[in-house]
Amino acid sequence: MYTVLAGGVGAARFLRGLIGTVDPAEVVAIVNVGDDLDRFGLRICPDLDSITYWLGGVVHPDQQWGRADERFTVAAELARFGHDDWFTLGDRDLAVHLHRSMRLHAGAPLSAITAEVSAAFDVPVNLLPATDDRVETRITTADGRDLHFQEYWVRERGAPEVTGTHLAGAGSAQPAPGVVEALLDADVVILAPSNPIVSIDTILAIPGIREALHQTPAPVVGVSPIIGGEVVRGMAHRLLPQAGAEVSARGVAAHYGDLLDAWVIDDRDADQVADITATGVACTATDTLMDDPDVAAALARTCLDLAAETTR
Ligand code: FO1
Repeated sequence: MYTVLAGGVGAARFLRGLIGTVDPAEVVAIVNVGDDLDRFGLRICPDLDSITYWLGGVVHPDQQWGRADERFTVAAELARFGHDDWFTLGDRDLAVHLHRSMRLHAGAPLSAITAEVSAAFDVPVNLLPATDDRVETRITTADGRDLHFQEYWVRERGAPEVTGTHLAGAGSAQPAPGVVEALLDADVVILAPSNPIVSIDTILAIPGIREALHQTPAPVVGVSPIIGGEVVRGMAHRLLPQAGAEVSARGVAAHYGDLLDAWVIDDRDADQVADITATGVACTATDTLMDDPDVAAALARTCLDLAAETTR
């Protein structure tokens, strides 16, 4: 079993590569739910949905989240009533949120609903939300505000200076059914090239998950989200420094610390391989820019090969 800790787009691209090189039925993705929010009374799960749409072959090709061939009839009609439209929901996307929300109101856990949505889109891997409980990534800003992650990132376009992040609700949350088992029974655990602070750390913040990663006999291999000293997309370059981490392949490896047995970095950062290896983490450099599914598959293969050479 290949168990992947996953955020949104970066993880989706990596998973598409992984299923190009191993049996998809052997892949479990444990997905961040800290970005989730309620809009118009509906539960939106951006990372679960981005992965679903990517692996279901229906993702919007330019945005890389949301649906291809989308329409915005409902959003336009909601604007008629003066509803704030900073978080845009397309008509096709809305059907998923309606289904999810109806099922949540009927008492179904998010993990069960995620399985239903995955099946409806023929997603070939097992997607698990990190938790069925409600958790929320909160961003504190230099001007003294405490924002939901999506208020910071979408409504305010990532402009405010960030002084801290935390996962509200994490203390009382439990891993979703199957999450701890997927870590303990894995042959390899992979940290996808997702945002270390607001995607991977938010999964690790659920009590029991970090412990299972320490306990698992499987090698833990991560993929650096940094390429040539920069993030490919998103805001990790703004969030890493406030967490005390350098914005570099080496810096993210140090941030994950003793969780990692192996670390795959981009060719453009290959001068850091020796530094990382010196910390006791096996390291190799390859092409990690996953524009092409073949590159993503080769990257996944490199991760598995490095993990096979690595002892815990
Ligand atoms: N990102 C935006 O920049 N603007 C939006 O209006 C927006 C709507 C949206 C709706 C559903 C969904 O699943 C994702 C959506 N996103 C939007 C993307 C999302 O906010 C972020 O890319 C992720 O949460 C970051 O991982």
